Amino acid sequence: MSVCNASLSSHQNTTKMKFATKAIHAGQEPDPTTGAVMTPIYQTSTYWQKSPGDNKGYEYSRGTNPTRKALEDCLAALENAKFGLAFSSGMGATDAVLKLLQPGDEVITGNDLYGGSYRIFTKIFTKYGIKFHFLDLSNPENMRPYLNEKTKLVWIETPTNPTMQIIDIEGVAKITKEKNLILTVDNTFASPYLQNPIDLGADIVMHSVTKYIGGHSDVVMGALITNDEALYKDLWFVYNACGATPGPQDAFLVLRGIKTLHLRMKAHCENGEKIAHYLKNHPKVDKIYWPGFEDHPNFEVAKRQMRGFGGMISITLKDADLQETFRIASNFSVFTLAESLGGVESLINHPATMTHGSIPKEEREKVGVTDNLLRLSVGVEDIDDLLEDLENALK
Ligand code: P1T
Repeated sequence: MSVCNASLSSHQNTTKMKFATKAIHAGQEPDPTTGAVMTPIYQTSTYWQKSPGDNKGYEYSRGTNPTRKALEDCLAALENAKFGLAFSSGMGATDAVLKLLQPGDEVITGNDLYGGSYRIFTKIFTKYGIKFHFLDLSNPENMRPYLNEKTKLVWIETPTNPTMQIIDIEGVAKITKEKNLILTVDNTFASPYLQNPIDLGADIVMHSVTKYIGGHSDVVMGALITNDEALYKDLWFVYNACGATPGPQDAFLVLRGIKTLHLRMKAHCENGEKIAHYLKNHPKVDKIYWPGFEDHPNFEVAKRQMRGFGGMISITLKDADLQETFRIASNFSVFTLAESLGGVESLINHPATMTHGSIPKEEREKVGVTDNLLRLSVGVEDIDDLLEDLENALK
């Protein structure tokens, strides 16, 4: 089976479209059979071949499916790129990038990452002979002493989960291009609405589609996006060979979710900004992490590479031990205590025991993921209800 050349959207020129138009139309055209405006859910595992190899570009749904293909084209367009691949989770997408490597290769990555990314690096791929360097990449030059002929991949998250470090994508890309390394940017926290890493020099963009892109906390999915045809073919090979690809129902739900991505992101940013300012001077809050504050250490980079600061905020609680932090985390009525982020509903999370529980205490504490840290995913509810909930919970 070869890379999918089939498409439902043969004559779209998405490069000329603005973001909102792409969110609604990219990859999608009325169904050629019926004229259905919404992309049909092609609930089929396999496709008729007139004679072996004589088909319409679709052979077997692990490798290609028309509903998923419409979504992949839409995701690529939103990142101003040519090629998209959807995976059955963000971790499935991460796994596929790491499978481009060989035993003995080395990877440079940040010191603050989603706990699951840290876990797949240290607990799975280290076993296969790949070495990871976890560095403070707030200054890209910090990479230099760790570069050698075995270095193949640089993996960054920005903003980082959960301490909202901002990594200068262009600064890192300058070095990865000089040394011929693959730069992958996990763009989950920003979403393509706020940041497009490929425009800044990244080779691959990774998303946990589960979050802002899906936007409704009803799908787990991942994606990889690239403009490099050779990389796309290599990634498609892993995608098809290893098979972590999502079904058409989930692809449909995400296509539907994306149609409001621009509207949702505007509301996340507006509510996020109001809540960040409210919390900054709150007597119960010790530190606050949000990239929109002028005193954020990489505010200038955030302003340059992002089109807004998003709805993710972390705080540490003043004089709170684990028990007191748990008490406050359980005190909300509009925010829901749960893992994940980026949905329309506001969530609160305790990284040390929930999303980042697989990172050893001494490692996570080095970057501020302490027992009194809480992470907020600010949703798009009425701001007055969110502020009142915070007021009541932080008593
Ligand atoms: O959950 P999944 O779709 O497999 O995506 C993994 C992932 C990758 N990258 C980042 C930055 C992420 O935040 C995640 C998932 N994160 C959570 C579940 C969370 O609550 O932080």
